[in-house]
Amino acid sequence: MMNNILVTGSRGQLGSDLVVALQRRYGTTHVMESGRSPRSEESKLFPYKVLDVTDGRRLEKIVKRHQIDTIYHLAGLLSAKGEREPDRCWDININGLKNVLEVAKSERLKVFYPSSIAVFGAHTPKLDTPQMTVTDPSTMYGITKVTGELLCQYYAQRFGVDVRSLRLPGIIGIISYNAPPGGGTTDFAVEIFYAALQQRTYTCFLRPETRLPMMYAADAVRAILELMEADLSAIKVRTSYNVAAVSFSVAELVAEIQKHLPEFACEYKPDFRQAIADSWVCTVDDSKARADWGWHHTYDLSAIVSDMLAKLESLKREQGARKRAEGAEEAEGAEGESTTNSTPHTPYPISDRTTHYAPLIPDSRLPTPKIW
Ligand code: AKB
Repeated sequence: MMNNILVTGSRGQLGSDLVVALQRRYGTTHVMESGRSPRSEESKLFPYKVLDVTDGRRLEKIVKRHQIDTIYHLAGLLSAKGEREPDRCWDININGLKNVLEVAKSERLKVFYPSSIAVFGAHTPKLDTPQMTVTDPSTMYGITKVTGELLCQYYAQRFGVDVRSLRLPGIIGIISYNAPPGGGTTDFAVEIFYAALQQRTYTCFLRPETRLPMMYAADAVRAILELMEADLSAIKVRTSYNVAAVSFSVAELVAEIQKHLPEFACEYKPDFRQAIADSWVCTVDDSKARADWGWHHTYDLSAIVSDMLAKLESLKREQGARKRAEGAEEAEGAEGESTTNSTPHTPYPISDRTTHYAPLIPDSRLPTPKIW
């Protein structure tokens, strides 16, 4: 079968990496990105559609016109932003998903839906959280994710839609395409790397002892691809699979970064996101995903930190070299003008089109996964 893929919300942190992986797998021309903003200059070479997922008719038109057979539905508001704008969070997260499932039903599409550890709440066991457990979230984002999971299961059971889902933990990855961490509670775990390298200091909005399940973006992308490529008969959970990789406290992340950058210091100023983090769990039991379709993670905390720092340093070098080359060209062209380089500060760059993670087949030299 020829895959024609639509990725909604493709310019978010996970979307940028997923799109690159999908393009590698299925070919650039088979992967259509979409988002609410017009595409940026640098991405004009790639298929892209402006799409607000709450506009079901436009979604259907795009699906039909481009013979889409699979949707990776990443568009949505995350937890912190969702608390600031609960109505919008409900509208985008629920009505957007409903539109995707409706078109999947009528056009026989396959769908990926990202759920989240945000489905858990005050009465959920905090350690080794089981696949089947209490889901009583206290955030609007969490409420939309529980509802979303149930909607997926309903469309799968009632209409035979092949919709597959993961309860993703916090994702750590390089910021891509000017997509800063997008309003989530786990954003600190991305911001901290940029701050550590740029200013050697970071003010965290969570307390040091806050422990959350997390995953490297490379592992998350591979999880999504493997879930979607698994044999239909292997998929036994139609709400959403627990998937886990690592779990660490903010203080443990800081200590790991300090092994590379001893002068790095972190201050703590908890804000409203602390209550959100406290309502989530610490570690997740993902044995069902491991048993059903062979999920395993590759990156532990030390591998994540080493890889993030190395990738960011190499991006910085690339950007520096690019700037120097541009500067030299400008100097040649500007006869008689002063060529004094007065650039005060080179911020750490946003990644460009290429993915910065390991190939999808895990490198055997990577550390053995840690399982708690
Ligand atoms: C968030 O922090 O809102 C997300 C999530 C855990 O779903 N990263």
